[in-house]
Amino acid sequence: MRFGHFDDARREYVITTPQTPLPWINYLGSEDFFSLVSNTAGGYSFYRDARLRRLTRYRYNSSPLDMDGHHIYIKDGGTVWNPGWQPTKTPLDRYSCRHGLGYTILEGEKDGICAAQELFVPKGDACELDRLTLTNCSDRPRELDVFSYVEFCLWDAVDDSTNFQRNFSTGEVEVEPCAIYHKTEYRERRDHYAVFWSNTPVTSFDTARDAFCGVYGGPADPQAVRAGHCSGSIAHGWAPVGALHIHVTLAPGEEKKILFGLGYIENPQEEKFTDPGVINKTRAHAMMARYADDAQVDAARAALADHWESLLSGYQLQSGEEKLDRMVNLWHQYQCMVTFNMSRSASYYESGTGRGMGFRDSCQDLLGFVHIVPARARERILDIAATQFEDGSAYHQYQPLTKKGNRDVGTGFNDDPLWLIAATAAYLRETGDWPILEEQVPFENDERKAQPLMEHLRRSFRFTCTHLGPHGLPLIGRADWNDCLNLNCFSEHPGESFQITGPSEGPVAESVFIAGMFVKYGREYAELCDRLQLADEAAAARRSIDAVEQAALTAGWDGAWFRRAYDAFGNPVGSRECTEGQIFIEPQGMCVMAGIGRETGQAAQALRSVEERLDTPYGVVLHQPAYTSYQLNLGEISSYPPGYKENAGIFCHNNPWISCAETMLGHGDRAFEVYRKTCPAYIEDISEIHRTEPYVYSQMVAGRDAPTFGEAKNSWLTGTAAWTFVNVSQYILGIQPTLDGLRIDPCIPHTLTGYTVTRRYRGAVYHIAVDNTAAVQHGVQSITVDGKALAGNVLPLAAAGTTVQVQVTMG
Ligand code: BGC
Ligand code: IFM
Repeated sequence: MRFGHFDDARREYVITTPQTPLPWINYLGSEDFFSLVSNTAGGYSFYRDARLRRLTRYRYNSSPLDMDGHHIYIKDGGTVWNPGWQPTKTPLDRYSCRHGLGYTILEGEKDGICAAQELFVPKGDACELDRLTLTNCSDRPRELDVFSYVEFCLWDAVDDSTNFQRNFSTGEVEVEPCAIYHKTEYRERRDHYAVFWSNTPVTSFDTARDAFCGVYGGPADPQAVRAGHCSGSIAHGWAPVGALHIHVTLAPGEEKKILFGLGYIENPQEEKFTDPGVINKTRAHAMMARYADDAQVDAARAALADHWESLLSGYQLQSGEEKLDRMVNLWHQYQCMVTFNMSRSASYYESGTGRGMGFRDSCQDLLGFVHIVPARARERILDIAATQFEDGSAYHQYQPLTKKGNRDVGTGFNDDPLWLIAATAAYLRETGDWPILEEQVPFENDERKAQPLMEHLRRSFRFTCTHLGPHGLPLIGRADWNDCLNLNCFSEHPGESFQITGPSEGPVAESVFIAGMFVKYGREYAELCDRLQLADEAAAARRSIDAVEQAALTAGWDGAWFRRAYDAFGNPVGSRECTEGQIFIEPQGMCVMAGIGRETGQAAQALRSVEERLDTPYGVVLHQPAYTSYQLNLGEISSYPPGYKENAGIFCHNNPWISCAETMLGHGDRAFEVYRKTCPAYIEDISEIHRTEPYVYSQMVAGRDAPTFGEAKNSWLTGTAAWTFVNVSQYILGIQPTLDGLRIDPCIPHTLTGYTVTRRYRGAVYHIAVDNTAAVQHGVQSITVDGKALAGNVLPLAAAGTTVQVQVTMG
């Protein structure tokens, strides 16, 4: 069942009922100011850091769900309704929600009044604009009362939801005729405040929640709205809100537009303490003046559209396969940009108060957005590398505001160092920006410990070389990519009583997955050494890589697939010898992507085993059989019920690894099948089962062991976004950046007769037309570049500003 449809021409997903299985959200903002907005106008806003600069409140895990947001009420006689249906839930005659690129439009119609609430964050400004267009579609004059309402958060979202003894006394506001200033804590800090305003004369206002909603009222039925008038309340502590009321008259057919804005203002440090705590409103007034009339708001919307047009134009596909085109051209890349902006901080499942930026996560996210915003990818790499330790290991997470490593989570995830090589090598293949390797980057954010970025990569590489276990495989540490496979979580004295001593690096537990990573990204590292004329280092690196590859092919091999690991007792994990958890997805994907076992036939065998044992109609599950009880020697993986999360869920992130691996063996049909099974547009029709948004990936879909098989959870902020885009754009469609130029190597379903890709690369634009009338899955017969035959399949680098016509014939 569907709850809407794609509108490809407008680049939107159109939701046609407010009662989606879960709130279906969108992200507004791409620089400093961000808002989450759901299809019923729920959500919240923050400036840069979802924990420390939270502008509006949101109650997670609340019942009813999704009541806090950017609400507009329309009181029409005795009827009160919202264009986005919530929070009043008054039935609408017509409803739609259009989630587009950085904007959302909610449209409701009731009794001949049409209301469109258009929300976006303009480029270059720290505010959200909510433009309401009211149209009288009836044949009689109408009198309406419009109320716009937000509830302020007292900045630190954790403190706001816990420290009530203090916070009920700190709230303060100032008001002007058309603006409400939220200035809690300003008397102490005097540097930032929020402003909620309208460009239209205001009839009445409230700033105290109790006055607007009523002490025992709430956003579903605010007392002031029912009364048709606010009371001019001034918040003294308790819960400051912004509520603006505008009385509107509309002649038949008449349309009126009203703008509401929510802005964040930060005064420069030098202006601090120049006044006794009365806010300096100059910047707020300037902000309001930028959107005083409709033409200015239109211009801001147009600038936002241009911005997205330019971002997405770096990779555009025409394949004739509607669902594929819409995912590649729009939704995959859009989700990649959202993971770039948010990392794993703020979604409807990530509260914005917990995790900072993940070292591993951010490095992988970069693989998906490096072609969209290469300059920002550069900054990101330098930020991440600065959280590394001198021995090559890394803080697992860092805070976006301070960029400092997060000590609570600490270190010890032994895959982390290698992801820095993955990200940097991808950046170099995209940009050719070799000087980045010479950038001085501190270790542990300590400038005294600065070294060139290349030295950071060297230490990443060496970290694995110096952390090998008894089988010659990399030590796993606290965990590798699979956070929940905690093989060192047990007593040092087996046979006595088992006790969790807390995650620590064990002496022997080893990871076949990290072995695959080391071979794949180690080779990329060795290639960088070659280019830097470090021949000896490259040769030594390759010897280490060959040894680990051998270990993976022998100790890491179980007979028909790659083992997952060795536990702290030296027992295999992911082996026929195990009763549960006999085969895992991760080492099959990573080892085959690394090319391990291609010549020996082990790679093909491993992928056959995946298909036989792990595949389901909704994607490939993480392992089988699922763990039915908690196992102290395996850790958190077995604490989830069977079929959920890391315990045999369909973890969408590593499905693309299998698809990429299949292309390594030339299996285009199977690669596409794996891609398609989890791809949002292809499963739109089962939205009632899947439940999360049908335009983006979720982290996890319940596996076949789960009672709710097929149900997705944790949408938006997942490494799936980046890996899927890498999978489809590079491994399937085969447009692969290399250090020397674009390599063309498609591996597609044989039924796809051809396609064209427009790819911006190092300043030139390549129009690449692929002809597959031969109906093959893999293999390039000939390539011409601007009409001339090309030897090999790497396109020569074209001068920046030029356009290149490439014709590829498969066969
Ligand atoms: C994962 C969870 C896991 C947690 C363990 C997170 O990154 O998403 O599945 O429970 O790490 O720390
Ligand atoms: O690899 C991790 C990721 O870093 C965070 N989410 C879960 C994944 C698998 O455990």
